[in-house]
Amino acid sequence: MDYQYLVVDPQVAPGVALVRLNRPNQLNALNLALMDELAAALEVLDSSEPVRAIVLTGNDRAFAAGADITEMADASALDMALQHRFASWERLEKIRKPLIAAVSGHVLGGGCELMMACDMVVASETARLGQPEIRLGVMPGAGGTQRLTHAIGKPLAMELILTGRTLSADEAFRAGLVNCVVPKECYLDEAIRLACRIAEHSPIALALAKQAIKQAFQLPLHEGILAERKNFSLCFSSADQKEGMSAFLEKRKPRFTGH
Ligand code: CO8
Repeated sequence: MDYQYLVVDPQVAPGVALVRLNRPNQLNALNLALMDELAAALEVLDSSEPVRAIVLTGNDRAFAAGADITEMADASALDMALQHRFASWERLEKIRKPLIAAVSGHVLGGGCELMMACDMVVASETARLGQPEIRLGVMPGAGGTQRLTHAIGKPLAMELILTGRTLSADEAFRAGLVNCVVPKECYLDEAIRLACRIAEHSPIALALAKQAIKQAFQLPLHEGILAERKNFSLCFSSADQKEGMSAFLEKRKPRFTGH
């Protein structure tokens, strides 16, 4: 498929797809068309059997500097509520394959929310991350108040959202917002390497594990543990479980087929 605002490589490495936000002159500001394309591209990759993990990136200067302010500036509350501007964000929630954000430069507002909607984050040492919406007279609207608070705790989330201060990549790492920080030259390669390590495993077990981890944010502990147990049991209906355990017992490397 051709995209106006994305560049998609369905196989940047074995089992790994790469999606690049490509609106560089606007620092990858997330307009509605870009978000629609992103949801559609991720859905295609999510249903593609050879793809086992997806890396989402921008460019060195910006992962994304937020939702597109020009598109929102004149909107009314009714526009915001009734045009269903969040539909594509909701579609991102349903992606089952592991999603790794590779971020550099500005990671702000909706850009930070998009990063937090991914499952893991590899950051360039140049990344600056935060929710500066308060400076525009608004507040985060695509999950920032919830996901940032879950990730870094209430006091720091309050400080960042209420002052608009941004974090350096190192601060974000210490706060638990990103998995690792690496030099600017290698953040994308590092994210692809991480994706490759994930892609070696059974896609069935990966999807069930991702689903269970996400439920830790939605369910009380006891129900979450029951959901985990159901997914653990489901793994035993896969050929990959038989292969993984046989390979261990036969002292060889498993060959997972996704069945
Ligand atoms: N929206 C639209 N255009 C943008 C955005 C943006 N968020 N960010 C940058 N741009 C544009 C600039 O207008 C400029 O365009 P032009 O060259 O035509 O004037 C171009 O990108 C380059 O930007 P700058 O010249 O400003 O570059 P600087 O290096 O001087 O500054 C900054 C970089 C600091 C990142 C600065 O651009 C900035 O502050 N950007 C806005 C950051 C921000 O406030 N983000 C939050 C936006 S609101 C939001 O994300 C709410 C999310 C809720 C989800 C809603 C779903 C519908």
